[in-house]
Amino acid sequence: MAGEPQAGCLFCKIVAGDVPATVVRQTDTVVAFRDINPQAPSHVLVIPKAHYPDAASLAAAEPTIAADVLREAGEVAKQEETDGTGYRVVFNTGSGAGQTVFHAHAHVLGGRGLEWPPG
Ligand code: DGP
Repeated sequence: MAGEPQAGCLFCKIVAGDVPATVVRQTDTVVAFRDINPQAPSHVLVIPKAHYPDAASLAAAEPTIAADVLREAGEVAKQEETDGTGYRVVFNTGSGAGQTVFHAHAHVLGGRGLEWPPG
């Protein structure tokens, strides 16, 4: 069923506590944890607890939870103190765009200057 945990999904395992992660924030619907391969001094992933393969499918099925992800991204930036200097929220969608984990997630990057356009 849509939104249910998927066997073999790494981020579902993090939500369940079966794979350890450095959690920085958590709500009823969302978990935020540090990326294992940080691309900036602050690099946090914000994920819905429910399983959807990407941000668009999450937003289509559960717009309130998609909004929770965006709100928590902003709260992470405040907590990490990157909101003053600027930060970036990225949803890689599809393998051609660099998505490697097919459970919706926002990258929240900050703590250094960020180039535009991204590579
Ligand atoms: P993406 O490439 O957009 O699908 O981002 C997936 C991110 O997930 C990538 O930046 C690395 C991160 N990642 C992969 N495996 C783990 C893990 O086991 N723990 C944590 N904390 N992050 C992971």
